[in-house]
Amino acid sequence: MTKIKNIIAREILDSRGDPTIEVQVVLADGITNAVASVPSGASLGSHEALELRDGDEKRYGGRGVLKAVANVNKKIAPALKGEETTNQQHIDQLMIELDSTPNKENLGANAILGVSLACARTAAKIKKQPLYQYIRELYNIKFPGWRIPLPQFNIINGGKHADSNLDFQEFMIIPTINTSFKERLRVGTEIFHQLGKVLKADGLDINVGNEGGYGSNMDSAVKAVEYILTAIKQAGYIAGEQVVLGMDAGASTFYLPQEKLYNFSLDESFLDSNQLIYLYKEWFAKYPFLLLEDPLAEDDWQAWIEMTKEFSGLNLKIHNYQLDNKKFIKLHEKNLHPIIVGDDLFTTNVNRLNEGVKLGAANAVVVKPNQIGTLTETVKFAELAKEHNYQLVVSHRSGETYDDFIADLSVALGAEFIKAGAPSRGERVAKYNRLLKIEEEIA
Ligand code: 2PG
Ligand code: MG
Repeated sequence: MTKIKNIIAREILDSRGDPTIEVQVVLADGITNAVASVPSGASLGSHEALELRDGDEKRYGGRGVLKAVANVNKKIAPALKGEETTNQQHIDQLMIELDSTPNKENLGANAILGVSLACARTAAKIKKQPLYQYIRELYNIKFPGWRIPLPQFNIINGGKHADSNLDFQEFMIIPTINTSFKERLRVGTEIFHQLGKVLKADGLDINVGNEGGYGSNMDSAVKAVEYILTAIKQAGYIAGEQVVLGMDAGASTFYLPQEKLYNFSLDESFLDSNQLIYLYKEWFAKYPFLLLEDPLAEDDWQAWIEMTKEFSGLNLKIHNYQLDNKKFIKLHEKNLHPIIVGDDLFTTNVNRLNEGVKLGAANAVVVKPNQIGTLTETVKFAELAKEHNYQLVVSHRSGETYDDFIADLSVALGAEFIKAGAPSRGERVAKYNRLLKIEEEIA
């Protein structure tokens, strides 16, 4: 009765109004079933597994996913029929073999991931376990107790995520107060709302971008940081003590590989990697930053190595920004140095990460299931990262659905961080709201 009877895929819409795939797995009892849907990025890393789109200009400007849907219904479903839904590793392996390409270009990573996640959800139902607990036990993931990751709220959207002039992609706040996720969510949300008032008072528009953060035009990136610091203060919190800053530069989106230069259109300047690293260093000396994601381009390995080395010698404490949070420091002892996160650099791919480990590039990783295409490979990547003392940031994509799978995944992995956008817009808060429920359960 716990075997797979049918797998049905359909084309639905994501938060940008682009088509994406939803998959439903139905078991032999004819009753037990679960659905999962797949997100989609805008600032895609070039080493990500392939997201299969139709390319038929007559439908959705070529962005339809009917080919991926057909691959699930006509190829994957017959191959998996009769398999035990709890046999996740085997199911994922079967799909990898059926596809038979390194980047899943035959079936599409979106098609494969939809099935992979829906199988896990169905299996958790069979086991009568919450999804986070099921995943942790399935892969025997080891860490003490349970914890809810620290949220990174992306409250100013730039780069490819908003029609603003900011070159950097995401300006984030991370509440570190030593209470609960519920309180951190409140603090982050209050600051988000206060930021809206601060921007409006300065004559800026407060329409939101793809990830729910404000997409206003700014005079400079530094101005964005300063608006955020003002909002933190006006909301009644102390930056550097109760709330720290993070940024996803999304540097691959403004890198010119031929020239080896980073192109800042806002201030009409070109920086080489040394100059850019110097700029980040100044920011860390001046502002309460805890982490930078993709500060450099995805194949600029040499610059990553240099930056990681240099930043591992920087102590956040010397900038007078004490992380006034005993539990936080205990949980994140390594966080006393800047956290340098690889997203496009690693693309949730163990080969890229092995290279990074060998070279000493970055000290944290973004974990995005759709960059690689199966749950099993995602968990393997996260476990490899942990083994080498890289911290984990489980992440949404800029094109999302109401699916809250990554909330459970972040808890199952024992991740240090989760980023799911601003605390605004349904597809973003779905993840944070799910974490509220998990926190009640694990208390
Ligand atoms: C990122 C992600 C999510 P996208 O770069 O980290 O914030 O953006 O999904 O557009 O790649
Ligand atoms: Mg990123």
